Amino acid sequence: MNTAIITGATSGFGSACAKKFAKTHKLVLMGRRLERLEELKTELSQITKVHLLNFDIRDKEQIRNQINSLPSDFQDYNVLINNAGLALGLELANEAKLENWDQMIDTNITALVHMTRNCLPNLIQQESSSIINIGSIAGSWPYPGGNTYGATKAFVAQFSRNLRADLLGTGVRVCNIEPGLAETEFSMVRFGGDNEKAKSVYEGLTPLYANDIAEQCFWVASQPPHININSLEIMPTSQAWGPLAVSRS
Ligand code: NDP
Ligand code: 8X3
Repeated sequence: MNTAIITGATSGFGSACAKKFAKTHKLVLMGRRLERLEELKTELSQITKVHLLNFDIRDKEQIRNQINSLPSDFQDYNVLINNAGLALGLELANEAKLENWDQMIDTNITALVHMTRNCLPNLIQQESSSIINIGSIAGSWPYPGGNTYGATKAFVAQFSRNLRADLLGTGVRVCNIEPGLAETEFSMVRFGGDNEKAKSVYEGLTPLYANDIAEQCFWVASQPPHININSLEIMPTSQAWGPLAVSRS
């Protein structure tokens, strides 16, 4: 039984991935909310072995120390799901808070590349392994207020493609999964805990759910070793593009 490392496992896609991969993998689960991690461990330990990493993923030294000193049972990891991430605010660029931009860049970009770089030597040693990055449709399709969030996900898309170029000839596969509107704690975080605002995002439509994305992650990782799914863009049926905006005088 190999091991999957999942960042952002305390809610949403990450938690659903943990439950899905528990059937076939040992798990290294990462997040800041220890209580949530411990609950997951209690639940999933009935099925598989679970190791918890409880720290803020923006802490580069912790990433290096913790990934390089995993218990021997968990060192055979062949799946890395870079999922931890967030959007903060929906203000236009001229009104947005710079500290929100910093936090999104530090979490969605810097932490993701540090996780990847620290895991790569071990991933390369496996016969076949998968890096699954959680990007977003916001990395391809701009919208008002998406500014830095969308740009961080555009980085994830190009980093994923460049990783593939570098890793050609190794058994490491890379996929960027780009979900659209999905009901998780994402909007609660984006709107600073404003439940009404968060709920209204999903009102009157059927969004994607966390399990939908976990199924896709599992499918990508379960492909035969000679198949690399480069990217997957997934929207709920109730979401599509609008017309381009124009400003009239
Ligand atoms: P959730 O808010 O439900 O989950 C986010 C996860 O990221 C949590 O487990 C959280 O853990 C973790 N996280 C955030 N910041 C940190 C940090 N500094 N250190 C460690 N962990 C952190 O949202 P989703 O499940 O929706 O989001 C998962 C990913 O999917 C994100 O990258 C998001 O951008 C992306 N995405 C989401 C979409 C959506 O509509 N929901 C659509 C497209 C992409 P904790 O707070 O415990 O640390
Ligand atoms: C989350 C999807 O459209 O809210 O990445 O930016 S969106």
